[in-house]
Amino acid sequence: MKLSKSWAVAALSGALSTVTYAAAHEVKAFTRRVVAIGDLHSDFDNALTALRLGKLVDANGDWIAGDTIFVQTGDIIDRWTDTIKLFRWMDQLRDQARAAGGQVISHLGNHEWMESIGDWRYATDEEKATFGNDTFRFEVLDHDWIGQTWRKNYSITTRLPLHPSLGPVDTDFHPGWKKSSNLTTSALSFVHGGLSPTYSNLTPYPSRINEIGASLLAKLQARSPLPQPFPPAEASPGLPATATPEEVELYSPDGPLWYRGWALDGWDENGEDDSTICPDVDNVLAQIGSRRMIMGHTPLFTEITTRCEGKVVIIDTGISRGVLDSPSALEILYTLNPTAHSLTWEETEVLTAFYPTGNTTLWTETCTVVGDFAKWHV
Ligand SMILES: *[C@@H]1O[C@H](CO)[C@@H](O)[C@H](O)[C@H]1NC(C)=O
Ligand SMILES: *[C@@H]1O[C@H](CO)[C@@H](O)[C@H](O)[C@H]1NC(C)=O
Ligand SMILES: *[C@@H]1O[C@H](CO)[C@@H](O)[C@H](O)[C@H]1NC(C)=O
Ligand SMILES: CC(=O)N[C@H]1CO[C@H](CO)[C@@H](O)[C@@H]1O
Repeated sequence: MKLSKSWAVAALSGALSTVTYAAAHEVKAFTRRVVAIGDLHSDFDNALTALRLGKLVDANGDWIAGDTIFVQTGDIIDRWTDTIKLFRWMDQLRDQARAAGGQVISHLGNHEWMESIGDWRYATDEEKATFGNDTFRFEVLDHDWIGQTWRKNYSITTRLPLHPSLGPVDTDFHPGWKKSSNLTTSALSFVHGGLSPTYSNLTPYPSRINEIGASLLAKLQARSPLPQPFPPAEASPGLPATATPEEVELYSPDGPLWYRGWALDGWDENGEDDSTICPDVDNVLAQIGSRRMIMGHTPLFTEITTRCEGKVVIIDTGISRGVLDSPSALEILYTLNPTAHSLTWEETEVLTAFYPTGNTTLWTETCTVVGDFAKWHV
């Protein structure tokens, strides 16, 4: 007898009414934990507090988070004193996380770029003194160890697929791709400032932006001799004369390092009016194959702020004592749970903010997805 598919499914769910399909077939759930932390601005103690809030490290600053992915969205430098200590710590955590099955993802903020260019307005005298002298500081930031780790271990933006069927971190999204499964856009986007709808080089995402960043950083690091930093020079040396129009746009006010539209636009005298920004947010998300954009750069409040139904998350709470002295961490907990039906899954994402005073659930999203995902859950 030939059974129709729907009849077979109905028969199967009937037969397994007391035991779930998942239990009977040992189908496993998939879980991924991501912790994102915004601008650290040279304050080691408050950075340690933030990473401890995210349960990433112990009191000594050593990785305790197993396979968690830790994302820092840039601006580690400027406004306080502990630049050297923080960049060394990030490299140490990168190794410790990798050994434990986790990952550290680092980004360059507009302040790393300012320092690299020679715009030193926001460096404190105490911080400069930790390098010994300014000539040496510029060498370290430009082509010595900090400049080198920026070039190797830091990028401008990250696309982080939440499920392994979507490929590893930074798998490009091509808007032309046929939607291959319910999970196609189950990915997060991270950047320091924001991805503006008017920015010319969003796609392919994220490789295009990161290529432009890498080529601009290489040009800065190839300068010889280095220009005089500002101050004491009277103005910033600016970008190298050889910078291409794409590189100039990357560092422009609407580029990914400086854009503040997702934080500052769409407020009126009565407070928030998301409706004016959400269509543009949807437009950008569709191009970059992501479900939400997470960014630092604009310390709006001392709390992490979500807008447009969790599609925009602003995580800069002014962590450093040089800003608002307000540590925080964002946790994104992703699960794909089997249901009673073989190819049907429940996908859940919970966004929680952690502060020294406690935690808040910012956003929870659950949906039913269909597909053969069990093979990825080993
Ligand atoms: C600056 O510091 C470096 C590293 O400590 C040292 O080698 C160099 O001699 C110093 N230069 C000056 C002008 O003090
Ligand atoms: C990149 O990070 C690793 C730690 O994972 C560090 O050992 C290495 O020195 C960094 N690369 C450069 C070029 O600084
Ligand atoms: C948030 O805080 C409450 C109350 O302290 C606690 O029960 C809960 O487990 C915390 N949530 C997370 C995700 O840690
Ligand atoms: C959340 C989501 O995209 N759900 C879709 C999964 O696929 C089924 C079948 O193609 C659609 O009906 C759902 O809308």
